[in-house]
Amino acid sequence: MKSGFIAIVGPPNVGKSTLLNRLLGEKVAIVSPRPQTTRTQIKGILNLSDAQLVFIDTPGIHLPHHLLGENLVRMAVKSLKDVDLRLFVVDASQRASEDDKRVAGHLEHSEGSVVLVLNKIDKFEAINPEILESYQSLLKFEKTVLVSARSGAGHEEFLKAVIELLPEGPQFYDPEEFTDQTERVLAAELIREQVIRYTGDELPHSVAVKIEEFKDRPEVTYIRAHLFVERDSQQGIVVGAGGRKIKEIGQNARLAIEEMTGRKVYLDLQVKVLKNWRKDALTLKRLGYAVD
Ligand SMILES: Nc1nc2c(ncn2[C@@H]2O[C@H](COP(=O)(O)OP(=O)(O)OP(=O)(O)O)[C@@H](O)[C@H]2O)c(=O)[nH]1
Ligand SMILES: [Mg+2]
Repeated sequence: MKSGFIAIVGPPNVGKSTLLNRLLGEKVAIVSPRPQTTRTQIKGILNLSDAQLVFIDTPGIHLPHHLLGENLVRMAVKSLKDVDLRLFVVDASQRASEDDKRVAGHLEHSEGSVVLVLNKIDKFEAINPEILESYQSLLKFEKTVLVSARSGAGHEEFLKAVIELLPEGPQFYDPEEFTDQTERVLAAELIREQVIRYTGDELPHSVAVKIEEFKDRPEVTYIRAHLFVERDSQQGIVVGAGGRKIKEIGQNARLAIEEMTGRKVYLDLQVKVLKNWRKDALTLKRLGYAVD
């Protein structure tokens, strides 16, 4: 039996979370076209007949502009320690960016093998050799694999490469388990995913979701959640004219949560102002966005 812990790192928006979901065939991490979607470490366990792969999805490594961003980067960097293998995921449709260099810098300062995962290959016919070189020159990689997290292309070869690099070891998790994310946490994330979808470019980063009540009743699961924004003006943006936006966010989130739990859900959302929460260390800790 091969087994091990595998960190998935890279800049924001390259498809790390999409890749994790695709590998597991389960949605354990939310995904969006905007950067800095993932805010915590998310474990996804792939149980195969001869291997147990424990993937750790991480926030995108970038140049942070506030305390939340700093915490996100710290969380990603922390995941590089104590793993058996690191996957450096990049967007193969464009050449290496400043953020990619940043990621390479962190990988260089931690130990162990690194696999370069060139993602989004569905976007082109053949990889541009200059783009490939821009990534391969960043670091010494054990292997390079090409995948599309969206279509699933290249996944067999990818998994083979990963398993080959893992040590022999025990199953660390019950083979029935596929994530460390509780239903409560997943529900909050599915709500946040809809908020990102329905709000503008800057706002997504300003919203945090906290589940206040999560009760399984015989007929329905009752969930009450707070959507925290940073300023009064943002409250109106999330609520929308006549409450239309929050209604759409709520309806879509409810459907997503029902799909996840397989039960009927009653979802009650309230938008609250939590002044400058992104800059407040204690609040970040309370929201689960801090490194111990
Ligand atoms: N065309 C294409 N798009 C992809 C692929 N993988 C991910 N995407 C898209 O890229 C965007 C970012 O995906 P995420 O999975 O949220 O990226 P991430 O790396 O987890 O981003 P952060 O959590 O912000 O660090 C989304 O719009 C995805 O649909 C892929 O293989 N092909
Ligand atoms: Mg992500």
